[in-house]
Order: sequence, then structure tokens, then C-alpha cells
Amino acid sequence: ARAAAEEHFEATLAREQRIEPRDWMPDGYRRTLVRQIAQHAHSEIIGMQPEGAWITRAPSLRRKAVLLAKVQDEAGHGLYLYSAAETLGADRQDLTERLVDGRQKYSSIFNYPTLSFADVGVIGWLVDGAAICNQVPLCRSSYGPYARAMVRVCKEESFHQRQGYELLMTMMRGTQAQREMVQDAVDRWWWPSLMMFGPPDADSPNTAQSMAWRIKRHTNDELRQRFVDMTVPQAEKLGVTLPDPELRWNEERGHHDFGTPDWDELKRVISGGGPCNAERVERRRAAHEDGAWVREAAAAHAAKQAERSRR
Ligand code: FAQ
Repeated sequence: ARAAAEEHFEATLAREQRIEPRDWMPDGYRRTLVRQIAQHAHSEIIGMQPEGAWITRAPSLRRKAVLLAKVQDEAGHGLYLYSAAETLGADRQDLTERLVDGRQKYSSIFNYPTLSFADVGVIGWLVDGAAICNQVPLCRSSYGPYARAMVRVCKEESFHQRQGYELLMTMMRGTQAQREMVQDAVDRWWWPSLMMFGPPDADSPNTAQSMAWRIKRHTNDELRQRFVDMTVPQAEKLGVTLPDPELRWNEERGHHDFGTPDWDELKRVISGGGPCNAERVERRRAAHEDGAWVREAAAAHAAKQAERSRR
């Protein structure tokens, strides 16, 4: 029976069809998905903080409404992804505890501070841009609930990306001081954005197996290259300089060459040593603890309703 199930699993992958929650799957496949989906969900939730810090300081009512909506979308993505993880048998409460205990990761990118309002625009442009680049192929990921979640998430993130770019375009048409704020934000976020794609392929322990299982559809370096190629013309149009002296078009390769990110920095940030790691996790823990009464009230209410419908 086990051999038949395994064969069915492999055949489903080979036909480019989806694995669904009730299908048999190897333990490693399930574990890898829970790991990746949980990290992704945590990233969305922790990712609310850097921009969230600017909601009360947005320069106009319009910018405030837009930012509030974007940050709410991120909460929605997080919840959506936790639901996808639950289809694999994970428990949401347990995942949250693993996050606040530092046993599960979230994206390195959210461990950097947002120093000016231009950072809000640059996060939309570069960070959502990188997220889209990474996630569009995940719409074809082999696990059904994850792939389907990505379709909606990517649509909303495309909107977030345009929102950021439009904000930056507006600032670039403003004063010299505003243009300098944009350039400063680009200088600070460019390299961390490239690190979002993960370590270089030669140093990425999970890529080969995840590609074989068709969870990932491209390697980290392939997607990083795609992001650079996509972003360079946008930077030109915007009138900012990307802070990489080695960045240039390579006619032969048909791609841009670019410098090497500081991989030691990525390792440091992933293992808790980034500028804002402690603050981000502490804030998440406090929100979780402060929200305990809401969860208790909701559970008590549900129990009461259930009791009533039994009578
Ligand atoms: N940060 O072997 P690989 C967003 C870890 S977008 C932290 O290459 P894999 C939207 C990796 O987990 C951000 N950790 O691993 C938004 C592994 O550790 P483990 C979230 C990283 O999984 C925008 C180890 O290093 N997006 O939130 C990072 O094959 C704006 C070895 O690496 C996703 O999660 C990193 N940058 O490839 C929200 C996308 N890179 O678990 C708010 C889905 C690597 O073995 C505002 N995830 N690690 O202990 C993926 O595509 C993959 O998981 C990768 C990593 C590509 C991130």
C-alpha cells in the first residue's frame, strides 16, 4: 500500500498536478511545507511592524488610509498562510509560540528599521517587488492549498508594489530633501532586499529537495537575478541609483551582473543578530499575550453558542 501511495504521489508531481491535504505525502514533504509556509506566515505578521510604525505619522489622510489598508492586507496574508499550514496538521497556536520563542524563522528583511516615510515607499517597491518575484512561481507550487493562497496574495502584493512606486514617484517630484530621503532609503534597503531570496544556491541546503518536490520552482539565485533585471529599469525611471558599483548590463548573458551581498550579514540577521530582531519578536510576544483575553472570550462565546444549539 505504501509503495502504491508513493507512486501516486510521484506521478501526481510528474503530471504537474497538485497534492491535496488528504493525499498521502512523504513526511519530509510535509515537514518542508510546514517549515516554509509557517516562515512565510510569520514574515507577513512580523512584516506589519516596520510599516505599521508609520501609520500614525503618515503625511496625509490619503497616505494613512492607503498604508492602513496595506498593513491589514499583510495580516490577511498571514492568516491565510496559517490556514494553509493547518491543512498539513500544524497548530496555529503552536506555530505562534515557536515564533516568539525563536524556534521558527521569519524573513530577514523585517529586522531593519524604517527611518523615514520614504522607507514605506521603498518597502512597497523593493520588498513587495522581491516578494512577488519569489511568490509568482509559488502559484505553481505542488501543494494545492499553498499554491492557491499565493494567487490571491500575489494580486494584493502587486497592488502594494505599485502603491510604493507611486509614493516614491511623488516624492521624487517634490523637494531636494525628499529626493535625498528616497535615495537614502534605497541605499539602505537594496542589499537586504537581495538577501530575501535566501543564501546563494551553493549554500542553500533545502533547494535541491524542494525543487524535486516542486515546492520551489526556481533556485534562490535564479529569482535574485530576475529581481535585479526587473528592478534596474524601474530605478532608472524613478531617478535613483542602486548602491552597487558592479551593477551593469551583460550583453552576452542577457542579464545584469551585480555585486555580492554580504552573506555574513544575512547569517547574522537570520540567527537573531539584526538591528531589530529583539524588538520585532518582543512586540509580537506582547501582542500575543495582550490578546489572550480576546481568544478566551471568543472561545467562551463559541462554547456558549454550541451549548445553546444543543438545547
Ligand atoms: N530570511 O535552504 P534555503 C513577505 C533560511 S515576503 C530568513 O535556501 P529555502 C511579504 C531558510 O528558511 C517574505 N531566513 O531555504 C511582505 C533555511 O532555514 P531552515 C516571506 C532565511 O526555504 C512584504 C535556511 O535559511 N516570503 O513577507 C532567508 O529553500 C512587505 C537555508 O536556506 C517567503 O517566505 C531569509 N531571507 O529557501 C510582507 C516566501 N533565506 O528553515 C510585509 C516563501 C533563507 O532550514 C511587507 N519562502 N532563510 O532553518 C521561500 O521561497 C523560501 O523559504 C526561501 C528560502 C527562498 C525564503
